[in-house]
Amino acid sequence: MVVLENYLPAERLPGTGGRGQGGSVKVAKYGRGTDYHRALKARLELLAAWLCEQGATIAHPWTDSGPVPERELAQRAGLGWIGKNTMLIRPGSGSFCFIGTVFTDLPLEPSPAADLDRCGSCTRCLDGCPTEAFVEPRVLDATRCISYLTIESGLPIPDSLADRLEGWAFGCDICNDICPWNVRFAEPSGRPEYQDRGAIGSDDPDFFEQMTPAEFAARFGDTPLERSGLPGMRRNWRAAFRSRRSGHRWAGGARA
Ligand code: B12
Ligand code: SF4
Ligand code: SF4
Repeated sequence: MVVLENYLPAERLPGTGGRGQGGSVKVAKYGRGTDYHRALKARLELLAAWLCEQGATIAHPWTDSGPVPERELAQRAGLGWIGKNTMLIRPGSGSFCFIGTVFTDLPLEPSPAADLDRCGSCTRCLDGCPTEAFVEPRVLDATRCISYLTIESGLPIPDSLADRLEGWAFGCDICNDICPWNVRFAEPSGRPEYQDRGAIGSDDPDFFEQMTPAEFAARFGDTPLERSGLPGMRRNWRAAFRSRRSGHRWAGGARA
């Protein structure tokens, strides 16, 4: 079983200044509330328990935590198509959604795969990426993606890319914000876990420098920022501020 869960925080919609929080350093939308690995996993466990009540002997939930090709499975389950920005896009609601799966042995009627590609001739995401991370449509060089550089990589951000962060300090939403399917259809999530907690209430360049590990754990221990950790967020925060001062604005193509 494959499910999508909307995570768009209510306070700002794409296309209405949604490319970050005003003039401040930016944290990706999915990073501003509770870690979805906890929130969505808890709901998937309820679904798994229900499948067991229906007779399943196997019902194992996954979300972003195992060797599961989640976008491919979502496409095969008929939930949408994989856009040129490599995101699963659901017609009529966009791509600000997480993907969850439950692997089960309960015999279920398969839903038809989504045989669609509604990107057409659009190239907004490819043109809009400030680090030119797309090698071609649907092919991402992850090592150039701001999301990788600020979340997954434990290394310093290479100088050649650091001045292109455009203020992003954790993840990046540009290729989602810019997508017409989000601009037109994305609605805020009703889930309280994904709303902006306001834990980063400050546009202070020393915000993380001054923080102790205990304070970081108390504020961000159950949020996605925990993955970068305090040293990672210090690195990101400094780089994001520097990139704002560099004034880099990608001129490679059309932008929202
Ligand atoms: C690695 C990873 C990243 C990397 C690389 C992303 C990439 N585009 O490759 C980085 C760190 C850059 C990243 C960034 C982000 N990510 Co990420 N990421 C993942 C992760 C953990 C694994 C993806 C992967 O490489 N899988 C292995 C490949 C082989 O499988 P695949 O994903 O299905 O894709 C391939 C197959 O479909 C294959 N294929 C085609 N035909 C067939 C046939 C068969 C039989 C098979 C098996 C495969 C196959 O072609 C596809 C392309 O190569 C997934 C979670 C997951 N487990 O899927 C989240 C996931 C893709 N990320 C997600 C999100 C939200 C993001 C960000 C938006 C976060 C942010 N705001 O910063 C950004 C977006 C950047 C972007 N444009 O991609 C969501 C996407 C939700 C959606 N609606 O699509 C996921 C699904 C997590 C989740 N559970 O919700 N991410
Ligand atoms: S998330 Fe940002 S850096 Fe990564 S591919 Fe999309 S626009 Fe480029
Ligand atoms: S911005 Fe355009 S090309 Fe990119 S995923 Fe959205 S519709 Fe497809």
